[in-house]
Amino acid sequence: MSDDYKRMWEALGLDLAAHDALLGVLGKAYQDIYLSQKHRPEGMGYFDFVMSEVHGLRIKELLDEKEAGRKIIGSYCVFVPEEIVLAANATLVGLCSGADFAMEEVEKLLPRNTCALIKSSFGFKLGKVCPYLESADMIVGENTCDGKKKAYESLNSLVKNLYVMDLPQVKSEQGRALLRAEYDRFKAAVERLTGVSITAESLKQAIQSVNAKRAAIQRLSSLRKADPAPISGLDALLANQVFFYDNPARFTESVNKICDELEKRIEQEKGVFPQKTPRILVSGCPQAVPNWKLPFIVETSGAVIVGEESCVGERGTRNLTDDTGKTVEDMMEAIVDRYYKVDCAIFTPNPERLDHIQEMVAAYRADGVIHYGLQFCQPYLMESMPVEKALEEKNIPCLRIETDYSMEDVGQLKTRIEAFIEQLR
Ligand code: BJ8
Repeated sequence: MSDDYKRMWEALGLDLAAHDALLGVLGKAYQDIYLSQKHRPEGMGYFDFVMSEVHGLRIKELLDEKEAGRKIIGSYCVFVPEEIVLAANATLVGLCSGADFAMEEVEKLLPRNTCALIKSSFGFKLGKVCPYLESADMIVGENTCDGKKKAYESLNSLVKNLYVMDLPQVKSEQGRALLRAEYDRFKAAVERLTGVSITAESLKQAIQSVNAKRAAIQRLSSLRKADPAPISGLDALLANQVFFYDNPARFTESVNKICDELEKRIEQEKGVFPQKTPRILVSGCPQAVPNWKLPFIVETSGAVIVGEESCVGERGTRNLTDDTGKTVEDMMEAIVDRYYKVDCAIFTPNPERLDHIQEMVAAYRADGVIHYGLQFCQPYLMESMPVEKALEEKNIPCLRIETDYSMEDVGQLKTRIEAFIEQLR
């Protein structure tokens, strides 16, 4: 690591030794999981570079933006509208939460039986290892599941710039009104932070920029319908993960470039795995960087993942925002309409998600579904049962798994997943 980077991390208040350890683990996992794959599209070289510079060049870019007066806003959830952030000339970054860190310290603040995603966000803070978190001028928490809601009360004492957004739990007239009120409140808070008033023109541009990156991911997803699959689930997941912290325009361009390459592959009937490899849809909790455990097991066990019904996946990207409004008011309504369609399991009831999973199975020609639930995640674990039932009724095989970020259960998961894949053949 260059001395410049070390100085940069030090200035952010990171614990250099702990940070080194985290980067070591991340680099090793990436090497073992990603770089060992065969027949990767050349365009993935961009994402390899992004990952090698995830705490380097990208952080330098963010700090340069800050130096130039731009604010950085960190978020843990796809309900935080990037359109509003960009329109106020600020940058939104996802705070990844995909690895265990400083667990002993975390368990002094959170009960042991808290989901790995929430624990991880605390671990990155307590361990002082996340340059995204430390460079954020505002961190947005959201009242989604009970675990997150209560955890933000404790996080408030660890960070000085936490903003909590309330979210509806029921899709009703009142629920929509709450979302609209909360987006108005968020817009005002972002305008206060940045000193920038959002205009119809800036909001339209921001909507178009976010639509473009979502459309690029949609294009990538659509190409995964081909058999043989032109890209692995691991690589597609990585693109979905990088979506949350890369520069939007550069990300859009890079994903579109990969899509051009995949279209040629499809024409030539080239794939990452042979034709008729069992095809799996993963549905459930988000898989944040560097949580690659499930796709790694699946794709080294004789199947390919062809879609993710997840917030790091289609739940987060499938809807675009109408950009035809003329006024800020029109476009705020369009933003609310767009986000109100997100079918997270925190909603009750949540029948749209069951429909969407079945639509995805048909569209991606999946042979079966693996429902991915993080241990202690009540919303998704509870919903995994109706999901399984709905799929069984349609004769679609479903395997429900419940896991965390540790590697202790890899052997056991592999055995179950291999048996499931055997059943799909
Ligand atoms: S919109 S899925 S990103 S809340 S896994 S912390 S639900 S106990 S992450 Fe999520 Fe927004 Fe919903 Fe998407 Fe709680 Fe479950 Fe943990 Fe979760």
